[in-house]
Amino acid sequence: MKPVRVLCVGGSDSSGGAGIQADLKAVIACGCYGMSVITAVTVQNTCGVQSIHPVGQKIILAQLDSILSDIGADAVKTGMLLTVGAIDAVVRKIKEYRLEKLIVDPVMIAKGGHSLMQDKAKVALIRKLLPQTFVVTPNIPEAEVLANCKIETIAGMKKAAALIHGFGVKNVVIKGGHLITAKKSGAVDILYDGYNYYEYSSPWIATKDTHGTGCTYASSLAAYLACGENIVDTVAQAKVMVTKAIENSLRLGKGHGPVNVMGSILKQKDCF
Ligand code: PXL
Repeated sequence: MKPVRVLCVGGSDSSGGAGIQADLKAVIACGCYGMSVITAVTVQNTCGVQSIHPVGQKIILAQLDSILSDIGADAVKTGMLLTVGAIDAVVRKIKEYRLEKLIVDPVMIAKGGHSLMQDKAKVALIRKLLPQTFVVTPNIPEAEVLANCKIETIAGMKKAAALIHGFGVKNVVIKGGHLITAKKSGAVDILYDGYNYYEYSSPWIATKDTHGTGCTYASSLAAYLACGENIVDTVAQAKVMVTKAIENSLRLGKGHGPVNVMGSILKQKDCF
């Protein structure tokens, strides 16, 4: 069988919970082959980010060229893109290698409040990256920045999705876990493909160990899309994957523990 190849572009999280480490775990859990281009090294644990060390644009470009000229990719997923240089590098190579399945998780702020994207990079993301993007997956705070509006309801999410769609991205998924109503009514995510709105609901899981939720979601989505499935089904499958990962999250460290995407798979083996 031909391996399905997913390239993850983002930052390293030394705690193993989010970033590239979460991406590769999710890609493997979905049955695909994962590769990584590192854009920054973060020094972090479950309590937060202590420091960030960006990788220069030349090294990002070299990693992209090395992988794409040899192995290739059925889908590319981006996470932490701290600088305009990192965004420009992705835009250039996406065009050069004619990669159509680009999944952009517009990571902006870590749980502890540390900024993972410079302000100038937010403008570059909107102007240059989103027009090349197949699906963008903001959470509510990120969607508020992109759409430049406050979001308090599912109707508000839909309005923001239409605004973000206007930047030229083909599909917009807004994750509703941050909505005030989510604790009571469950986490509702919406997909807008430019024609229709779709809603995906999951029960609220009360845990503080949710580190890596966004990375796991977007990487699962990338893996299922790489397998050739359609966007409406892949969002449902990715939501199931991330919900199970939260259900199986690990109580590690003194802060927010990681979600555990392999939990439901390895349970049979008594690993967790
Ligand atoms: O979850 C967003 C995220 C992405 N990438 C890196 C991170 C985080 C959150 O902490 O550290 C490297």
